[in-house]
Amino acid sequence: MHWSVVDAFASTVLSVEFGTGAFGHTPGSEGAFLWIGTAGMFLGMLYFIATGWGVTDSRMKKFYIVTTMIAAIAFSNYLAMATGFGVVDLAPLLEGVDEKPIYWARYTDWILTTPLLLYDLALLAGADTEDIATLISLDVMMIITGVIATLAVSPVDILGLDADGHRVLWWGVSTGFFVVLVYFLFAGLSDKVSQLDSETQGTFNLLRYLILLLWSAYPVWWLIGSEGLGVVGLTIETAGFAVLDLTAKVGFGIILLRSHSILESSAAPSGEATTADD
Ligand SMILES: *C/C=C(C)/C=C/C=C(C)/C=C/C1=C(C)CCCC1(C)C
Repeated sequence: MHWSVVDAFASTVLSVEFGTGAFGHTPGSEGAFLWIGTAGMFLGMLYFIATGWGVTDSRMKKFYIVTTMIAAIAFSNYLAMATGFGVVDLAPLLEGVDEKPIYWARYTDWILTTPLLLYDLALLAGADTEDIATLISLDVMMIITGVIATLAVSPVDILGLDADGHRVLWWGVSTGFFVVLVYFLFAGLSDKVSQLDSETQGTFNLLRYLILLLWSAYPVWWLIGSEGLGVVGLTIETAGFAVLDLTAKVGFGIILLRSHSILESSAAPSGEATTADD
């Protein structure tokens, strides 16, 4: 593979699309919160690596690997945003706008980490391949249509909508996928969940409500933030996403991995003995 060719191709495409120099953007005051996100994800990653180091049980190992990957992916993307690479200034595409920074690395983060979070939860529930595929497909559609909503900054003269109208339309499509995802998480997995022992059920329910609560905040925050109606500015928006991301990834991971429910024995149907050591 000739990387110079790829590189030349990439810079040609990017400079045509965005205007030379627009790819990458020095963060403003939101930069502080991007560094907080970077540091938090890094510490979370180290914590998961340290606590998972000596684990030999293969089921437990899976949880540790998936959860560590989530923090590692988020760390890389936060670092890209904090250093001004994971952002593109779309102002050259717009008229009368000085700058329109779009942090695209959020979406390269979410497209990988949200399926992994759902995979963690599905693993806990003992979900089968069809259930996992359903959850992950809905999730990927939610993020991809969210990306369209985010990038639809210039008006396309269809349906009589201006650029904002198009963004709200795609926001609605993405939120539709989210609603179906949540429905499936609560209704579709009930059979599997009822077969789990009570401790695993408890952990599963806690994590499922955590997802419902935290993930619901994302579309709302996006809509009132700079991508949507602009009720809050980019700095506040970035701070909010950092809190949500850290809780939904590192907080979620700590609750999951500290629970006895992830022990091999808990995967057995209820009624069988467990070997939890307390
Ligand atoms: C660690 C990151 C997480 C848990 C991110 C979750 C993100 C979402 C649930 C995003 C949802 C969105 C919509 C439902 C509508 C359009 C805008 C999005 C992409 C913010």
